[in-house]
Amino acid sequence: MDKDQGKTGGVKGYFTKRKVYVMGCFIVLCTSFGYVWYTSNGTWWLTSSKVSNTMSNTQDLDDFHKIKQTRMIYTKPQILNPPRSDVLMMTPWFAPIVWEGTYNSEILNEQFRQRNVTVGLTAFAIKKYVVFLKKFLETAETYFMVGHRVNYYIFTDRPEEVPKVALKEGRNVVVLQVQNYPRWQEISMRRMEMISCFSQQQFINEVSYLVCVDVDMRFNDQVGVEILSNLFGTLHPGFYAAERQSFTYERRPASQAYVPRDEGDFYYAGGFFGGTVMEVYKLTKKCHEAIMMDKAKGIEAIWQEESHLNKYFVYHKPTKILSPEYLWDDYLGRREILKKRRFLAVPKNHAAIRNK
Ligand code: 5GW
Ligand code: MN
Repeated sequence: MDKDQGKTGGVKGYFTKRKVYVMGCFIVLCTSFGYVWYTSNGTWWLTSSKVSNTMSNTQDLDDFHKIKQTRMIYTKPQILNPPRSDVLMMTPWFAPIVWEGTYNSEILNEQFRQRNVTVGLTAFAIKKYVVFLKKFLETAETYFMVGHRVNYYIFTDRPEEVPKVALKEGRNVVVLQVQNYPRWQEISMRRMEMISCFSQQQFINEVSYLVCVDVDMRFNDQVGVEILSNLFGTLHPGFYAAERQSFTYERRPASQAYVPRDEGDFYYAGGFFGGTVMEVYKLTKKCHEAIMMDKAKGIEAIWQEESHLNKYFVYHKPTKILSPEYLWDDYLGRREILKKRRFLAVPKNHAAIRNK
């Protein structure tokens, strides 16, 4: 008996070559249709669950368009190659040093707008210093925290002499009447006490950040949210390139502001510092207490509250450092390193303006 015939012989007549071919094609076709239906997510018949599926797809599409709307186009951050050692961009404790070109205003403005941040700007105008207020406020309206909410806190003994300046939406002048002191050193130093007092009583409820500045100044270029951080100080224009030895820290150990010659990072300006209300409160309270301890001993630090500020920063490192772009005096001339002079000293006739 033929082996092949024995196995297939009985059906050989039914499964012709042609029929096998047709069945094969049928199976291939069914498999393909099945696959297409599977991948088409079953939308051949639209049940209620399929409808809601379609809705959530529309939602995804909306989200996608929303994301598209907030797209921001900007040039990629560049890693300096080779790194520049002539300009320090970051402290050894990783606080950025803010110079023109080191930040992106669009990104930062978006971040701070989303948080709806209000910034307090404090300035003292005691006695004759009210004459600086007009230019100070007018230029601040043009350059300070543009597009953000701002409260100007003007400390003065002459509230009726605070000029009315046109303010943009979301910006207010708050006049705070305070006492006057006969000695200019006292006027300058008492700022620490008053800022700490009002921080605890009022500022903490009204603003997120405080920026504390001299008033004999004018804004000359953008000063925006790039300066904001927990605690920030500004490199003094006269000492930003100086060696530690030449910093004019208080060097008498009897003073609370004493800084030993082998300590300290920078010499900071008394005319521009700030941070969150809590950090500014801690700083000003500590400095005021130190000033009072000195006073009890009959000693006054060489540069008054600026010396105490510098002592504080040696042991409480600022989380951000502002370049001298943020506090410049044209008396020092122009420098190649300064791409912008954002906040400038207004020349004053010392004899005429002081102690009047
Ligand atoms: C008066 C005489 C000598 C020094 C300071 C004053 C003084 C300062 C004053 O009569 N009224 C006053 O409001 N101040 C505040 O202290 C101002 O906000 C001023 O910007 C700040 C620091 O004093 P400045 O600006 O004269 O100090 P420098 O170091 O910028 O010349
Ligand atoms: Mn000043």
